[in-house]
Amino acid sequence: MNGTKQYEAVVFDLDGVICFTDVYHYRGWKSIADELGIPFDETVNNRLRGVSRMESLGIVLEPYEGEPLSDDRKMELAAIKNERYRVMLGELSPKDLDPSVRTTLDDLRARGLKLAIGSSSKNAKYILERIGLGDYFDAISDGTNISRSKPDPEVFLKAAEYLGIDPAKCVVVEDAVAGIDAAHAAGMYGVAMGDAADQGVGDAKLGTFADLANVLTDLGC
Ligand code: B16
Ligand code: MG
Repeated sequence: MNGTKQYEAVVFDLDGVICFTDVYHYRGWKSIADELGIPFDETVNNRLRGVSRMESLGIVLEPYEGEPLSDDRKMELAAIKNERYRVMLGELSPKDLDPSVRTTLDDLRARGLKLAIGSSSKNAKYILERIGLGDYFDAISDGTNISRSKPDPEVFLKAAEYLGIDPAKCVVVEDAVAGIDAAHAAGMYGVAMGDAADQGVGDAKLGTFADLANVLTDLGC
C-alpha cells in the first residue's frame, strides 16, 4: 500500500437518495396522461427513475393511440409537466431533508471525502436550494450539463471531472438500476438504495441512508 485511500469522493444521485420528489413527478405526469386519456400508474412512474424528462415523456406516451404528436407538441407537453412539477417543488423546505441525511453527509465530509451530486434532473440546483443544501456540495453535475442520460456514465464522469478526482476513486449512491449501471460504466463503486436495492443490483446495499457511514468505513474511508 502506498498510503493513498482507495476512495476519495462520494457522488450522490438526488431524487430517491437525498430527497424524494417522485410523488411530484407522479402528479405532474399523471395530469398530462389524464389530459391525453392514457393510463398512468405507479408501475409506469417507477420506470421514470433516473430517466431524463424527454425520455420519461416517451415512456408516458407508450399507450397513446391518438393523432400523431409533433416534436413541438411533445416539447410543449414536457414543458407543461415541468411547470406543474416546479410549482410543487416550491412546497419543499429544509424540513424535507431528513436530519439523518444531513448528519451522515457531515460525517463523510469530516472524514475528508469530497461530496458531489450526479443527477439527471435539470431542476437539481433548485431542489437543493429548497431543501437547504444549495451551497453544500463540492460539485454538482446534473441534467443541465449532460447530453446522454443514465445508464450512460456521462453525469458521473462530469462529477468526477468537476471534483478533479479519478473516477475509480468515486463511490456512487443511487436508487435507480440505470444509475447503478451508469456508475459501473464510469468505473465507480455503486451503492444501491430504494428501488435499485430492491432489484438486487449494486456493490453494496443500504437499508437507510445512514447505513452509508458503515459501508464507507468498510471501504477504508
Ligand atoms: P427533470 P435523479 C431524475 O432525478 C428523476 O429520478 C427522474 O424521474 C426525472 O425524469 C429526471 O431526474 C429528470 O428530471 O424533469 O427535473 O429534469 O434521480 O437523477 O436525481
Ligand atoms: Mg434517483
